Amino acid sequence: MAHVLETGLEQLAAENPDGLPKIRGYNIINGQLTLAGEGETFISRNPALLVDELGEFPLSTRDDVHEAIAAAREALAGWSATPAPTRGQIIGNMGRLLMEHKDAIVALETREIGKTLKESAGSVQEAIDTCLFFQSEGRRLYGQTVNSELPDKELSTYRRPLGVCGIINACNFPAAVPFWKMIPALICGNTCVWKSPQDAPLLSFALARIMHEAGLPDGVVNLVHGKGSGAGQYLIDAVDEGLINKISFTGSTAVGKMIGEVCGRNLVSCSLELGGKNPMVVMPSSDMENAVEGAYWGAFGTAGQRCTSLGNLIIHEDIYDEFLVKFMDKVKSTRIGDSARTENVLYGPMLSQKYAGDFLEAIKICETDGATHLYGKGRIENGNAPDHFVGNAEDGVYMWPHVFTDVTEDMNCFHEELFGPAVTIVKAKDFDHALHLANASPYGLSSAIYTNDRLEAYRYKIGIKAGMTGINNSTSGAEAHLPFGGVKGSGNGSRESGIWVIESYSYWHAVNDELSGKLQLAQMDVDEIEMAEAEVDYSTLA
Ligand code: UN1
Repeated sequence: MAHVLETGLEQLAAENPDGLPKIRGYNIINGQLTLAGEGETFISRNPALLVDELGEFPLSTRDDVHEAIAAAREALAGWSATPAPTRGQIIGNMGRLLMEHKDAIVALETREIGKTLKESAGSVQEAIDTCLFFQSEGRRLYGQTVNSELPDKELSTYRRPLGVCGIINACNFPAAVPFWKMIPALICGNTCVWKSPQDAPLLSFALARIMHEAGLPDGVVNLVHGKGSGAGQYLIDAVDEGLINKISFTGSTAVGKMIGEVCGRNLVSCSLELGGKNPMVVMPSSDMENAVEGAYWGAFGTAGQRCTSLGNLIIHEDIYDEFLVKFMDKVKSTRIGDSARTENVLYGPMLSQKYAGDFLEAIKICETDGATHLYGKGRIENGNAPDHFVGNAEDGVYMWPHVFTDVTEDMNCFHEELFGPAVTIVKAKDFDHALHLANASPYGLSSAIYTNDRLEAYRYKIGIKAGMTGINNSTSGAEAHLPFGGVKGSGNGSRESGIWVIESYSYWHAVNDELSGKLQLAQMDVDEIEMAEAEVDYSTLA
């Protein structure tokens, strides 16, 4: 398509604090930049500098979403007939373009959702890794040849695309997660309608443009912006209208269950990556410094806004006091600020004002439950800032790190995901109790244990109900070629990433080719094998 960029990526990453003309963001439908049918827009803001508006984006209507779906349906025949190695080549080009523009995209991600530059670079790298991994999958995408039970007949299997995929992701990994979904969808020959996260429309727009620059034909990926309850819901409604063949969603468990119901009643496949209350167990045999480091990063890295962030920190009672002292020393030393201006901050602002509000509501649960509020004073403000906060607090939406202790299994805060810089700490009597606690929340996404006892590590590995487990490692930080996903309330068993994700975006087509020129009936016309009479009485041999 080769649209001329209206604005260079480097310009998109630059702040706009002085009311400079805003970027006009568009939907991309059938390769064309379009505005919302009714002309309504919303604004994307830098959460570290709220006066910095990134741009104005279309609040897509039901008709806009239907137009995007129609474009994806139209493009399906051509894209699915494109040889898979060619599809792979285009995906490889996306990876190479991302590498070329990495610094600008990273800066843009930090500007739009406030993650540190280092973490934004991780998220963009995960998207690159995904492209490079799946480029070569275009040269595999293997089926099988299978022996027939009948002569002059051949059996084989093929992977076929599902059709039009509706893609809905959260804003916390705005480069990695949509690529986890769309790249395997595309390599399998599907087309997509991508509803961008409301808090990361500009980054999504930049990524969708890069996909087109890489050589993606018009209509294969169609981007629509808007609200979850708007454009997102219209996309889900289209499942009921028979227009969508797959939904892939990352977000809350409540919304995931609703999507699962809609897809279920229409027999449409869905991939659901949902919440987590990821446990980490720390045992007496562990290397304590290492465990403190892992717990600290798991709880407060990304301001606790990963689905893999540490939820319940479960500490063996024999090391509880010592661990807590060391842990709190680190928590109190946390540097917080805008990574675009300040080096070496652990975390920046919340992803957006909405996430900030939700987090402040969520931590009230801990208070209501009667957990001990050991540390943290809500939103950081001038005059209410931790020692190592850097910058002007009121520029953005920053939170204190929060620590709640004396948390027990009967409390709601033990079970609820807080999605922000807060950790709930639980004391365990012994290994069995720790494992029980680790399994006691309704979720099962990630999990971790710190121990140097190999048997304990083994028992944890086989006893924990979770999609992912770190042994002497944190709860977050899954690599882009391992299956990512959870069990229980964390998902529906689907996985993203790695080779296994292909199962989620294709179906198996079994073909039998009858070469004999006649009708041979399976199971019925198969040669019967006569077995010979036994010549030896085996019972006498003993
Ligand atoms: C997410 O929070 O939705 O494992 C994805 C991790 C990252 C991906 C997190 N690689 O923490």
